[in-house]
Amino acid sequence: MSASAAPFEKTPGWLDFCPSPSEPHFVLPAGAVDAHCHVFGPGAEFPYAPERKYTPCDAGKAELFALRDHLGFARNVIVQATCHGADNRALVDACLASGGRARGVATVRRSVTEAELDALHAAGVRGVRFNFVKRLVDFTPRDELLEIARRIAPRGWHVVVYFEAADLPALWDFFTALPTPVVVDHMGRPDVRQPIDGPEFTRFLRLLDRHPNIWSKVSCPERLSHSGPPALPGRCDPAHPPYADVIPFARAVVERFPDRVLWGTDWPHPNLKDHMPDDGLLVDFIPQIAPTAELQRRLLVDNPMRLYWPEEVG
Ligand code: 0GY
Repeated sequence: MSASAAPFEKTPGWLDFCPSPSEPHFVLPAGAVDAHCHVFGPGAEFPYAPERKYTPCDAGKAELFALRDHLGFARNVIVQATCHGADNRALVDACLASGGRARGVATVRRSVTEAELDALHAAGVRGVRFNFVKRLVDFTPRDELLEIARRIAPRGWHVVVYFEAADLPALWDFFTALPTPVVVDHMGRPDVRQPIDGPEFTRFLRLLDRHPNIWSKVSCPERLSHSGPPALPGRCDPAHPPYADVIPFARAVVERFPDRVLWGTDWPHPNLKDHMPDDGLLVDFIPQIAPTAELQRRLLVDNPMRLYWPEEVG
């Protein structure tokens, strides 16, 4: 590698984020929050973690804020991605640079000090993420995670969990013992080829039914879909919406738990190798899963504001 080359080479096959997303037709409600997105590096300034399982393309705060403005969002919730491990510097830098328009979900280890948690809070962090997706992380003992959850609970923070649907039975007791609000990423990654009333998705709905502290993000249709994007890139035909197979699942969650759902772009879409979504079309997907103005306002404004900017909620 020459002295001027980028310090990290991205994982082969990795797709870059969409360089010129379309302008959405769906007009977001005022104050809408993109409640699941990431920043990656840039690696020269914020190196990727040695323990990472993939190396992304650089996707920094300037590009994220430009996308926010292009799509019509008012705010972001930036979620620590595994490629940065428990080094939250890129996330903190983006939150601080946002002028209060971004809050964060960090990754911390048991060794984190109270002073470090104070600094994260001052930067805008309001939660920690526990990742159980085996292709993304090594195993962390449950007692370590529970100890972290107990320490962050008095700060009013919450826990974000990411896992695959097949692993929910093994994780159920751990999730339901957490002493904070718990936010599940991407509906616990259902296999949308299975019937919506099949055992896996029924189990997921039961988790939320029985535990009113558990929320769900209804994000990532592009990750969950097997029917895929629209036939013509950049075109959304309302009669044949993209990611159609995900709609009934996400809509069921939105309609059943309207006060405990969040939505995010997942920009810059880590680990996609077949298809990179047009973020404008992802916004156009929202009315398919939240069909009324009331549901849209709760999903995009009221719920994320309650969780991330509670001091602004009357
Ligand atoms: C997502 C999904 C993924 C990756 C991560 O932290 C991460 O690396 O969350 C994935 O590969 O499914 O939500 O960004």
